[in-house]
Amino acid sequence: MEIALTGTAGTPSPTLPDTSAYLVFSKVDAVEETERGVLAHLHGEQLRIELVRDDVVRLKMSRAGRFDESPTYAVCTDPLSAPVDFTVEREPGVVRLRTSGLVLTLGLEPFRVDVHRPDGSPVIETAEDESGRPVAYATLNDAFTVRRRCRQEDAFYGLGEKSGGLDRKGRDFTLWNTDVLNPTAAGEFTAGRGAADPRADRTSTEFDPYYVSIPFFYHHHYPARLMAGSFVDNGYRAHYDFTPSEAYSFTFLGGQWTEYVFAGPSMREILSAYTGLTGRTQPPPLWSLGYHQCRWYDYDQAAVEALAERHRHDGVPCDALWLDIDYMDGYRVFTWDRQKFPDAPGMLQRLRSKGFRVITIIDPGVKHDPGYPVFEEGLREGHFCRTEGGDVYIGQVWPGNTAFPDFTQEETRAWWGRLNAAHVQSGLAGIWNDMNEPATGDISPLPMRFEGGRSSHERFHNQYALLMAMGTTAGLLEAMPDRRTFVLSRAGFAGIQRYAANWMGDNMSRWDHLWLSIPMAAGFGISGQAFVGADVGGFAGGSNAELFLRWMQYGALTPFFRNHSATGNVDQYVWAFGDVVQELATEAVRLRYRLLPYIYAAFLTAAETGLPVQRPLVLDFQDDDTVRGIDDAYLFGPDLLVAPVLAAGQTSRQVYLPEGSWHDFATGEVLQGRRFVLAATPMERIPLYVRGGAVVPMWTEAPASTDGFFPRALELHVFVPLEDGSWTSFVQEDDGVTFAARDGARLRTTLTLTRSGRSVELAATVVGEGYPEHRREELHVVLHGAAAGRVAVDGTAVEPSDERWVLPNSGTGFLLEAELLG
Ligand code: MIG
Repeated sequence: MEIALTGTAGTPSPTLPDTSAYLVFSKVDAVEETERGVLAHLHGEQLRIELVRDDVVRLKMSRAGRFDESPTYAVCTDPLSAPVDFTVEREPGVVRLRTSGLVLTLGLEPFRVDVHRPDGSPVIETAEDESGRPVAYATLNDAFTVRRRCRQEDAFYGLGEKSGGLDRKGRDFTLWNTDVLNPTAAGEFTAGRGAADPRADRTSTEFDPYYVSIPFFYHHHYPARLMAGSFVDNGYRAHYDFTPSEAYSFTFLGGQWTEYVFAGPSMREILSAYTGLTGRTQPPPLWSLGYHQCRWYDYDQAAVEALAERHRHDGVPCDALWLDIDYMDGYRVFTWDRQKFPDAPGMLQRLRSKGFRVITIIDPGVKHDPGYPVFEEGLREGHFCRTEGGDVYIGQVWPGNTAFPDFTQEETRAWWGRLNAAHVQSGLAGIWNDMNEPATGDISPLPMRFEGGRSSHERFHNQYALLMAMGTTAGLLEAMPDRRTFVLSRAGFAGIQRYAANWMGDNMSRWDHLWLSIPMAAGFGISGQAFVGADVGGFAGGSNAELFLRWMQYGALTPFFRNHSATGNVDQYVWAFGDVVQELATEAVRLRYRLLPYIYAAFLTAAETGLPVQRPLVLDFQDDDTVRGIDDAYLFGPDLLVAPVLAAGQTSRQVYLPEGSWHDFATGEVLQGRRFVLAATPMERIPLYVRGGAVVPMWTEAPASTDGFFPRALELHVFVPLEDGSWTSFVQEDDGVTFAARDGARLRTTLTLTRSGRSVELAATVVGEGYPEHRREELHVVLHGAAAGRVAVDGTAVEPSDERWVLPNSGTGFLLEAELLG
């Protein structure tokens, strides 16, 4: 039956999976107790219900009596290793599994699976189809579908990289990694939709499917405002439907139902549990948090060096230059065009001496070219994907006829890792993976099979980039075991955060695409991937002065900050739009560099807890009804609220300040939260607020590059809250490039700020053994939002100089006490 929808305006109404054609599992024959839960027998299959933690349960259904024990490469830990206390209760018609965090109710006839919290609040509840049958699980050929209840006022978040608003309610989504700028591919892979669908139309703001697929989402249940989570560990093409007002469903076109259900009830706890399963963003090399200059352009060696020189000459901080496909010899991966780059290692060395790292693109496709060693070796050693008939699959990409490594094979990942390591050893700092959906031009990739031709394309398509990044990272680590790796990937799957950062693909130099990247980054962040960024300035189409500047001001406050644009467009360098724009854009880059100690700490938090760097407000303020629809502002790290300018000629904008007090970064004004404010947006800045109670570590100056920058002083900006309370921040100093910090070569200073009436206390404690490059001699404490009378450090009165309290370097912490004036 077709359901009319309120979804994306102008798109054809998608349909719910027509369950009348599906075989709905309706009756459980028997239930046994197991070590971790229960095993149900039904319809000749088995449903394993296993507790992962006291707030996470896994549902796993067999097909043809067999379980797929490793459905994807997403989960990187043993989910069943930690003990969980539970009880099993049997009542007529139901079996109940109970922990301290959830109660799962298995209905026997009709078959249903419901999970509640011990207080009775819903986590998941099976929904009925049109004829009243509960659809806990139904199959049709290789597909299966699951249908659940929701309320009209509920919200849904997640699914990783998706276009459109943060709240997914009212829309439906396909998970099938797609090179969306290629209209043929988008049309072809969107089930049931033609190329006429606006979602395959480049003039639209909504595209689906997108490059990355992450089958993980949150259900924000109203009226209680509690969150539940669902992760289906399955890489097949999937369809998530949040269009009906009182139900949602997901349908996978193959594989098995393996679902992790998270009882929450907070988004933070769910994200922590999810990243506990699929892994976390790794501590990045510090330089990768600097400014990146990229462009699809036919550079030669001299032009690249001139570009570097110009950044230094003009005082534009920059850590990395990128080379797109034209550096290669005829698009052959792992080669250099010797005409254009007669001495790549020499060039790389000279650039490095000026503080520039260089990253080159590596596509998966290997040119079909007898005589080209990478192709010859791949062929000889059986590394390429095959068709069902056993031939090497050939697609059409940049090199023309192109073979694709079969990254599902361990030896192929190792081979690829070695190739990358050898390539990088000429002096490169990282690898950029493009076209890894995989995109094969206008030819359907379905004949491209995996596992030596034994496995279908559908099983591994969405995991191709994950496997590629896995091989690349392992190869880099093997060759340079002490270096943190940097890989940037376009496509991805759940778990990609363990190996790579993601950029958001081929956006356009348009205001709506600037906006688009805000909820998209948020969707990524709450789906485990913290290291994300859009092409700053826009990729396709020419940028312009105002758009470029506003994008630079916003991009400087996103996790991955890279200026990139497509071939054939006007220049998009910092200096390309005249002196005024250059000066203001450079200011934005400088602000980012001064904030690097804060940004770095936010990344370490992501690595340690899974909390993202760019966060939707709903993550911190889940109970505030106003924030759930807000996707034109976000938190950058724990304490900075950023509200980008989203249109030309905008001289002010509304900003919602959530609970707490907020310091206007530019004016110093301290504002009470839980209200909208009107913020001025003069050309020189975008609205930026700091949470009262935060201590933001900053460098005293913006270096030209992070390379070898170990400053003498570190600033601690204390944002005095309006209200009493206690807040914790931290700063970590380490060498920024190796793993030595892991073994103690770091100084981590935890900063606890407490306000009680007129007294403010800042307590610093330090752990770690320090590191050889450490040169800091002073800490500069700067108070914001209040004037201090007496200030004492460790009991001794200290006078300010230049409005800051200078503390000598102490590896052991301090206690600063301030009495605020009237
Ligand atoms: O077919 O390598 O998304 O960033 O500049 C286009 C050329 C291929 C797409 C990437 C883009 C890159 C471009 N690539």
